[in-house]
Amino acid sequence: MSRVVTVAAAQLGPVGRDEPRSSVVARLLALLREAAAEGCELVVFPELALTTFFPRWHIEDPEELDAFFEAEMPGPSTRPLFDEARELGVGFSLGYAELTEDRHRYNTQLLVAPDGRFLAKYRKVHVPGHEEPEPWRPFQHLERRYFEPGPQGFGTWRAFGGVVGMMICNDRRWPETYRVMGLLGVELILCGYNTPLHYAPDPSQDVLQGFHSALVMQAGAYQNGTWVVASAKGGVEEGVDSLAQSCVIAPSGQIVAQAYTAGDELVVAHCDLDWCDRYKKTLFDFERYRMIEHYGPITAQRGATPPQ
Ligand code: ING
Repeated sequence: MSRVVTVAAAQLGPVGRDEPRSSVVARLLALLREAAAEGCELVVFPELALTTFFPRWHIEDPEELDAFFEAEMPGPSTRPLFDEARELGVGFSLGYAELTEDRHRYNTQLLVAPDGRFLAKYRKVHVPGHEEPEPWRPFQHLERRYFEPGPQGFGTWRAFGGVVGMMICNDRRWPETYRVMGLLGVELILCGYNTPLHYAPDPSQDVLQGFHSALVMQAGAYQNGTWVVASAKGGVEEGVDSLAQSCVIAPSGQIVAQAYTAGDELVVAHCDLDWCDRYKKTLFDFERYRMIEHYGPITAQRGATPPQ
């Protein structure tokens, strides 16, 4: 009996700065219902799905900044999502800005089971961008000002008939993200992202955003024998054009389903988790082939040390 799980990347189009949580939750519910009608067991929503991507601004007023964060999850505005998902029997993964009781701020992603049970929480490890405002940029990318890196690192959890892991946006660009979860047996990685098409430090990358996003996820999936489900918040959001192209990638590295709009769109795929072993038990049999005696620099140093 093969372990096929029907998963959807629930892509969101732009979320306005002043769009109320209730309006966003209504859009999430519409995608959830569509997913249930298509027989999905799991729906993946984007990074920071409940609000606009607010790190694009320097927000000086602490109360204004707090308003983009969730102090409780579920809270009054998000409980309808949890309630309906449980009624529909659909699990989901949701990205949001987390404010903890002791006032730590994380870029967080949740995993909730089809029966509504809370399964896991992941806090973004690779926080990109800058800490101080940089006025030369057409828009800011102040994630490093607003979020701390997740202290727990990466994890995997038994769920949906397999081993599930999570990563958020910039995490997908780092091979270590996939390999750590690969070493924890991951078979299905859930990812949300907000990726502006314009990369101010090197605009030559702008035209390559879609290529780079697919490149890193296809490579990570193949090199670790895992499925990847990636859900974008795309389109022109508060004047910033952001990559859509949500997709589902097989352990072979093939893109098996992809969004073709930059709006709210469901991307459904039937993921056979047994496909993972075609790679985990052959080419990427870690126990047999990895040469860890030569990998020391990967964790011994942060930056590169070229020869003199
Ligand atoms: N966003 C971006 C990402 O890694 C970025 C950062 C922006 C990278 C533009 C390249 C170009 O996809 C987040 N939220 O990590």
